[in-house]
Amino acid sequence: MKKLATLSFAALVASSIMADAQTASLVAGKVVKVDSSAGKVTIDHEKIPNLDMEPMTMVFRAADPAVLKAVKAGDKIRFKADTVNGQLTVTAIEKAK
Ligand SMILES: [Cu+2]
Repeated sequence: MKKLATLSFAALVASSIMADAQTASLVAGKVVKVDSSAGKVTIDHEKIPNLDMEPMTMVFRAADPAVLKAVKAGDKIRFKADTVNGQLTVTAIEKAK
């Protein structure tokens, strides 16, 4: 019985993690320009479901400017974007394989 309780707790944790992932899903895009001194990045992005945004090229603020060091203009990326303090912000960024 104890084993069963542990198992359902794990399932609960897993489902809440998945729910979080849906609020800001990974979006495909291409880096157009990185302005690390301003902490901004221009991205040619696909549709962003959580922001209800169609594909376009636009400037985002980086939540953490350090993440911009990992990318450069021309890189294909996958990223997460959200509204932070009223500004469109990249909260995570990774190179697409
Ligand atoms: Cu946009």
